[in-house]
Amino acid sequence: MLAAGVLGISPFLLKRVYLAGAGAVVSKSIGPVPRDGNKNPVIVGTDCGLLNSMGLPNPGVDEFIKELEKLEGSNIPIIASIFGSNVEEFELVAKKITRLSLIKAIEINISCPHSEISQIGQDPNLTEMIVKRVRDIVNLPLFVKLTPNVTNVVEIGKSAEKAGADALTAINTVRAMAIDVETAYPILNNIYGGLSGPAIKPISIRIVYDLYKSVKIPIIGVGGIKSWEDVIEYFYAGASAVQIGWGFIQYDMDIFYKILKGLLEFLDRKKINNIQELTGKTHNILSKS
Ligand code: RRO
Repeated sequence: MLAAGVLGISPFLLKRVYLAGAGAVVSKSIGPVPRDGNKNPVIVGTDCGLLNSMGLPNPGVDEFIKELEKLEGSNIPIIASIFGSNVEEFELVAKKITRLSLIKAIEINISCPHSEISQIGQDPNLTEMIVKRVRDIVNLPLFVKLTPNVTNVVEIGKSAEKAGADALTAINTVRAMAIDVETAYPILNNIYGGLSGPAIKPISIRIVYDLYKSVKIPIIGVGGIKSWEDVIEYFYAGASAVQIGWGFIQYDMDIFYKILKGLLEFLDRKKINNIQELTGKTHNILSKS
């Protein structure tokens, strides 16, 4: 899947990504009303990935629906990433968005590392309450995107599962910062941002691995994927699917086909019929040794 946030909400760009080989595309996180996001600079490259502090820019749920209606009738599986600043806003956005037949799943964003919503994803009780309330009004598959910026991510994952989540997306970006050498000012106007890319892949692999031991629902791995080998690693750790965000920005649309091709060659070479056979393989090996 294309990860949330990468391509905004342009219906035709989302369609291009799907045609380029993504199994599904996740939208930019959508809230109840239009929001400009943070002041520039909101993005900075680092030696080991991208630091962003976009600040949840989005056109609001009503405009999002109008845009996406342009794709109604096509068969593109779109997953709507949603957020709100309180439970009523989450409910409102979820209610409106699920009226679109194009939306095949909802991903709840409680984990943006430089906004207030991260407070939800850092608290097991708030996580459980929000997920339960959205669960009550959403019949579609419900994913919950987790933050790595906590001491015990498994506790948060278990709260989401208890509240009725169908899958966990691990992970959102890692809270981080960069400083300009000449001026000593933080580079991002917001001071803090979220790091994505190669630096966070081993963190995400560890989190997927730990979650797999403690939850029964599927895990969607995300963070730093650029090759088919990265995808296999996520599956071995316990993922049942993956999302690509940074890799898509860093390379181009080809990344989906290149990864699919590499995966198919690997599965053929290993005589594996279904990639799901690889989910949690490292756990199986360790339990036997
Ligand atoms: O918009 C953002 O600044 C943003 C979001 Br909503 C998120 O979930 N993760 C991130 O790194 N940036």
